[in-house]
Amino acid sequence: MQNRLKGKTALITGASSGIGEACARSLAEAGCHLLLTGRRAGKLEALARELEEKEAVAVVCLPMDVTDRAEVEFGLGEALKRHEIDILINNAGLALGLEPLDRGEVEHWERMIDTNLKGLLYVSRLVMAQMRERDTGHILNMGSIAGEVAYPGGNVYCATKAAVHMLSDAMNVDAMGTKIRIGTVAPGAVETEFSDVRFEGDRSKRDAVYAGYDPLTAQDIADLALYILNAPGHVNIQHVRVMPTAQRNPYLLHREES
Ligand code: NDP
Ligand code: 8X3
Repeated sequence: MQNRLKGKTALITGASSGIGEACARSLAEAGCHLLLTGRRAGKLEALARELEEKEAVAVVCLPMDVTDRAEVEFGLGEALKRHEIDILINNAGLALGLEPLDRGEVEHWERMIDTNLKGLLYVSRLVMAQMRERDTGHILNMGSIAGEVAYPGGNVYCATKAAVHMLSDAMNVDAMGTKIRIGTVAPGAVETEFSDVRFEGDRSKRDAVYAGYDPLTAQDIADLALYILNAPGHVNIQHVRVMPTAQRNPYLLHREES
């Protein structure tokens, strides 16, 4: 397959682990220069140095909390003066808790809404403005099957991901008449730090999520992201749903007895 990514510049939010980190590795391998964000500066720096050495691409770390609008506007605003972004992967996100709504923690709700939705908005506003000026660019938003089918205790997380799907559609409408492309990937179960975060380090709850079947890996999603981003300029892959073969929807997950 032709490599249309070499020499492009990609900004990835949430590149310090999981899907974002795998996307960073794959895009660097394809010859993309990178801007990496996340709150854990040490992890970003280690990844940046590794990829610069291994893949001979330029990697800039922009440690930031996407929920902090001032931090995003200042940090990313300054970076955009020096870098033209061809690709934005809006990946930073999290789920917290799995309680019915009436027993949910408001602090959890606020963090999910602030990260998954408002953080994506703060970043996209700045980057899309630059893309519009250049009349080029590709934005890939990380949605979820949780944004398509509600599951018990998913409530606010599901709502944020449904909002991401609708925002992607709305961004496509707003990009009408430009060469900017916007897509969403909606994965099912991917084994990353996602469940460690959701269950706040409870190992047995985390392990139970991935027991008895082969979940998707972060690399599976990075492979898909690369396919979407590498498509020719007239091809805008707007929405892709992907699940492990064992999972047919959030409820129907076939687990083998161990
Ligand atoms: P991880 O927990 O491994 O990665 C999440 C990433 O988001 C980390 O790099 C984290 O960095 C970053 N992040 C979280 N909060 C913030 C914040 N406030 N500011 C900046 N960065 C932040 O999980 P995944 O890789 O699985 O998740 C990536 C995306 O994929 C999320 O949007 C998630 O909802 C989505 N997804 C995941 C699925 C799964 O089953 N794993 C399935 C469907 C969708 P740091 O902690 O350093 O800030
Ligand atoms: C993550 C997938 O089904 O655990 O978005 O919510 S799920």
